[in-house]
Amino acid sequence: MQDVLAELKWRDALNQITDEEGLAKLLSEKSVGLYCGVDPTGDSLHIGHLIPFMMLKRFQMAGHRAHIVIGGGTGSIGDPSGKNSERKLQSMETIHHNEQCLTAQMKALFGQDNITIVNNYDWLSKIDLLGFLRDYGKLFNLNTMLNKEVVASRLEVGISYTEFTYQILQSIDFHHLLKQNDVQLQIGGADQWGNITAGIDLIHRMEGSDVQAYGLTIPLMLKADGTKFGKTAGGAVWLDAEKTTPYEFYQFWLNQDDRDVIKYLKYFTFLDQAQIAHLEEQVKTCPEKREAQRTLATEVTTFVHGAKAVQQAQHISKALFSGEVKDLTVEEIEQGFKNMPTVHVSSQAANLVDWLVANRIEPSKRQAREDVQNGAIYINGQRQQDLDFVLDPSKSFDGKFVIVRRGKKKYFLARVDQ
Ligand code: 545
Repeated sequence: MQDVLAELKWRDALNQITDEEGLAKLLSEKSVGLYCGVDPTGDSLHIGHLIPFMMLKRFQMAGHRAHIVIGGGTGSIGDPSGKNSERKLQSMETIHHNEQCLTAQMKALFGQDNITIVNNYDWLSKIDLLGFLRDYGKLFNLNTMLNKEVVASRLEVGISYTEFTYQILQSIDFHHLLKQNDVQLQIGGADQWGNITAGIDLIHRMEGSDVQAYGLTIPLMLKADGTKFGKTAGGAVWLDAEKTTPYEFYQFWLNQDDRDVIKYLKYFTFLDQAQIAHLEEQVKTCPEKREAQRTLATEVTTFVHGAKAVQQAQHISKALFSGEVKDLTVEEIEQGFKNMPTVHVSSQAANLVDWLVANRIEPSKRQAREDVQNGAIYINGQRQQDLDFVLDPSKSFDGKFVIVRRGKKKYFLARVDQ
């Protein structure tokens, strides 16, 4: 079996491990059960959340038995990790809706083999209060709980008893999965270290200190320029195609800095050492070709949205870059222009010059005439130099859009009023 720990090390994806030697030995001996959890606090992962799941996937691909816990139970409480104030409880309907969205996303990423998806609501909701205090509460030391970074950092601002108890719930999960599915390893982001080690302590108290259970965390992703990873001007980069279109997703990866691109290739792709070494060389010798960025964008977008989405994204990028927009499909236009200024074409015919001014594409009639005559105005990719050109719905794509460009790069999407 392939050595996953060595691979994660090479990818710089190891933050802390509870017992590296012991875990390396276990992984070399058999197909190990392992898990990573996610709370349904939202209806989609973003690329920051994706990191530990990419690592889970590497274990799965190496023949280990991956498990995902959807935190229907824990999500109804809320993990205080990484938050500096108390969370607002979410309604059970919202939690349930989010569980379904996240489960569908995970199914698409992990396929069918060597993967088990479970919901901790199924067992956590069955524990009664007295059972909780007698069976689990007794095994948790208050001092240890208070000393967890997550809790300690909240003592001054305040933390409710509910959030304080979160670590016990995540610990019960690890124990439950050990007993039910022979899961011996939990992985997560660096913020999960306290919860993971609490689970290992519980397992040792309940099952004996010789029982093998391990924890591994992955470092927080940092960017070379010090800004937050995974954020754009438009907010987070989501996996859900409705929130971040595959074209925007592709563009996000394409636009990465030379200083970050190799790190991202290691984290977010399944390319091997030799392939990444080749791209590293390309960044050094011919950065202007941006081969590493193009490979990154292609690989991650294929993994998340599929090969067809990549073709569309490339088609849109090429069309917008060259100005040859006439072959775009309506769907591609919707994606490519999602964040560009939108204007309107009414069902009544309008003179081009008047229309440009009315829609504030041009500041004045004089400027509009000048730009049209100089060939700076393009309608659906075609230069339009006729001052008497008439704009009406017959000039649109599918009765829906007219693409207007001023100068080299400034695009506007004109929607036909229905
Ligand atoms: C619950 C029960 C378990 C084990 C783990 C959990 C979840 C865990 C947690 N994880 C984070 C999370 O974020 C919300 C996502 C919204 C869609 O809170 N207690 O659920 C993040 N996690 C991925 C990484 C993380 C972590 O899903 O571990 O570190 C982010 O990179 O914050 O038995």
